[in-house]
Amino acid sequence: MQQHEDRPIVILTGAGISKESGLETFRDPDGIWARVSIEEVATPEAFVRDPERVHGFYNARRRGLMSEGVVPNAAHLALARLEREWPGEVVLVTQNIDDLHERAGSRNLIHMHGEILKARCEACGGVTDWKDDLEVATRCPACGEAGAMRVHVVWFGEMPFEMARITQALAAAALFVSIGTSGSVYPAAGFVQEARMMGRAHTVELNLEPSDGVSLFHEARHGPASELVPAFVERILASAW
Ligand code: BJW
Repeated sequence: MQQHEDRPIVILTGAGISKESGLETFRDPDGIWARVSIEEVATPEAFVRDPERVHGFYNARRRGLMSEGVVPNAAHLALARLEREWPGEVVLVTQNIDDLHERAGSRNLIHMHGEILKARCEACGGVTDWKDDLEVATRCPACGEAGAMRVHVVWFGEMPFEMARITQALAAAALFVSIGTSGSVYPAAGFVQEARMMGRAHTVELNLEPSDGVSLFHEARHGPASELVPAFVERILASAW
């Protein structure tokens, strides 16, 4: 019989896992898209039209992420424990641009929608760690060009990062777990079908409420991530799935 640990566990996380750490989600009634429109701040066209507005939106969120009270919660910590203690590979794919998984201790991590604590120069392509505000006049530390720095995130219409590595992990996965995501943004929303069809994985949703794609999963648990994720990690480590 093939052992579970011969094939990877693939975990997908979304904004819901960071909600209890004090960060906003996007599509909940109190979420970011209820007060700002996507077209204003999260497309390449918005950045061309009004770069100050887009920089301002991300500068505020970067400061929020670095504020004192924002720390990893029990769900982030449980996923880091899973990576440490599971004898096989755990691949953590996050749609989140925050660094709470890293701060919790996760290492085998893919930021498919980028990282708010990095900046990219559109002139030379250089990516730099970035904790300060970005301005239109900010110079690239690598090439010295002004006016070409942007936050290193993936906007609508742009290609998410590391898709080849993600596709490979999904094709091999024994277990796919989706945590704290509404399942409304592609290609991430299609990962559950990829994992089922290509990897023949067992698929589980852990979310506050049923996501748009809940019927695609073999099983679903609904409630706060800080409760569901530690309990599910215990179950995996007991090999009871
Ligand atoms: C809790 C909780 C608690 C609350 N505990 N849970 C079909 C195929 C391919 C592409 C498309 C397609 N159709 C359309 C597209 C294009 C587009 C798209 O998907 N549009 C849809 C709106 C239809 N996609 C793109 O443009 C992407 N690029 C692309 O497709 O390139 C071409 C390509 C094709 C094929 C293969 C590969 C590539 C790029 C998408 C970029 C998304 N960018 C953003 C902004 C990033 C930077 C930033 O943070 O500002 O990413 S938008 C925003 O949505 C952000 C998130 O990562 C993303 C997903 O949101 P998430 O995480 O799911 O948050 P919410 O708020 O939606 O859900 C939170 C959930 O948590 C809720 O369900 C709550 O109930 C729950 N929750 N508290 C547990 N305590």
